[in-house]
Amino acid sequence: EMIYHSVKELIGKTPLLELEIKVPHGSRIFAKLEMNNPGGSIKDRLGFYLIEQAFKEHKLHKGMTVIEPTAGNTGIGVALAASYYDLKTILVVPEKFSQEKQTLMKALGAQLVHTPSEDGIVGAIKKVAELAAATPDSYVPMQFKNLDNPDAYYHSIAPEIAREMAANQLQIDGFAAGVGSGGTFVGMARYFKELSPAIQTAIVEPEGSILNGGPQHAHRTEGIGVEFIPPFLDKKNVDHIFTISDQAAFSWVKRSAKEQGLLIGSSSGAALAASLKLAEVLPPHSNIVTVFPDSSERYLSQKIYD
Ligand code: MET
Repeated sequence: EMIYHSVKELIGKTPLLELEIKVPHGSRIFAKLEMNNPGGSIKDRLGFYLIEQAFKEHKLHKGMTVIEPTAGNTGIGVALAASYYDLKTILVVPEKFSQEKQTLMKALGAQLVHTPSEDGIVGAIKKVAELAAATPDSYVPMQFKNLDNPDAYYHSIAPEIAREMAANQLQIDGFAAGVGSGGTFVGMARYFKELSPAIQTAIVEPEGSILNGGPQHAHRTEGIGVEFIPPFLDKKNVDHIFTISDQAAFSWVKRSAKEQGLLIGSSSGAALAASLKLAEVLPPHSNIVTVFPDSSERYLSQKIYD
């Protein structure tokens, strides 16, 4: 029985849950429950990794100000790491993202700067460049192009899943994960393809994101979806791209709560919908692993269950 001595030790080692739903062709879906991290999302892994790598590379030292654009969860992860390492944090967030995530970033000591919702994440990225130029002793991790972003997942969640599946004599046949910055998908897809090139990988994006060539527009599914192709999104590890409607994502959010007692956010709902689509195209009795990035509790103000 373990006693922990810091919040940092609580990151990772999240449960891998087999979903109790009917999956096409007798396949099985295993979801990594990332809401079990201390900041409530998968991005705690990223926040600490980005900050620790920057210290190692001497780009960062105590007392400096970290500035980052975010939809919220990366900001929470960065703010957690920043408070652990005595750094100041400025997070730039498009206004539309959930109040709960914004409240949590501030609670962790970050200063918040808003950009107009209609300028999207690109507007937040531009604002970060302005602030960095005007802030002495500042460092910008920049999740959207920093190779430490995919590396964070290559070194943590992907090997965790591989160990958990192997320990239960389960082969991984498919992998599906959402793309926002692209870090989670790219790092994990690289790990799984190295493990076995036969593992089929699937990007999950909401309608309104451009990876499948669709037109860009606003969507309610939060934390995933891209306005530009992330520079580290390597096509060679991408077998499928599933574009999920808000309607499908939110319908799985509601069904998961009612039928399985699972309180998941909309990017998890989209991951579930995409995992079912992946099961349709994989051989019968495949094992699919996916990621549930966060919980519904940080979206209650967005009327996630209405
Ligand atoms: N999920 C990442 C974040 O919270 C990237 C968002 S891009 C829509 O910052």
